[in-house]
Amino acid sequence: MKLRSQLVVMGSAMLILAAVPTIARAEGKLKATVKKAGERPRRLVIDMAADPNCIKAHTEADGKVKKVGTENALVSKEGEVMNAIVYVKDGLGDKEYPAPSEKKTLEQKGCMYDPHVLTIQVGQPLTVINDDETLHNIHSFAKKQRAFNFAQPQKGMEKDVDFQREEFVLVKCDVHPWMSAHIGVFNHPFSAITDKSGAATIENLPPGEYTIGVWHEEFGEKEQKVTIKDGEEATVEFTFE
Ligand SMILES: [Cu+2]
Repeated sequence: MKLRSQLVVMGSAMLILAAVPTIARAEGKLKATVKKAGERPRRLVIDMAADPNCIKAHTEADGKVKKVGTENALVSKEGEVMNAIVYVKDGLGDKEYPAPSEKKTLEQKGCMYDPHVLTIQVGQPLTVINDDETLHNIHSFAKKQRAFNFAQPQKGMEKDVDFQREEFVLVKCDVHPWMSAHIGVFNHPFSAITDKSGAATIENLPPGEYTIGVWHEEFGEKEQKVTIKDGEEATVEFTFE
């Protein structure tokens, strides 16, 4: 009699243990909002007079030249910051995340970089494309890794590059001084870029305690601790002063 009841207890204990991992592994998500306090930065018109081909790229059928604005400090009337990089700065432990084979792209289009800000994983290929009828020279100002510096004199040219270490890398064109892009390189997939309402979402984040970082080319960096619970959505708000 006694032996039988012990066996029953053991049996139910094993069932519980087997069920725990599936519950605990439900991934969560992080919704971030990035704001700027104080005066709204002004957006300036870029002077492309140095290269008639660039002006031509923005000339419409009726001969009017479309104005192109600077992209370094895009803030809405409500203070929402676009093009800030939100990312997991700490808390992932030693887990390794292999580079995706999916290529990201950086286009030179109308003598501007598109996108202006992007994130990529270490080892993930980035295709640099020239969509313009003019010469561009793409130059990375990397400090923690191999920099690249090459010309793309013709429309349609493409070249793949990659990054070896985590860093925020500035990219510039040596021909057109107004051209700049920023690339956030991470050794994990947990990063996102804020849209025009200052919002960014990091998906598929395993439950845990994290330090979340935000980086913006003009406003600097900030961080905050966040707990992601099983299958739940956490929110975080950053305000640059
Ligand atoms: Cu250029």
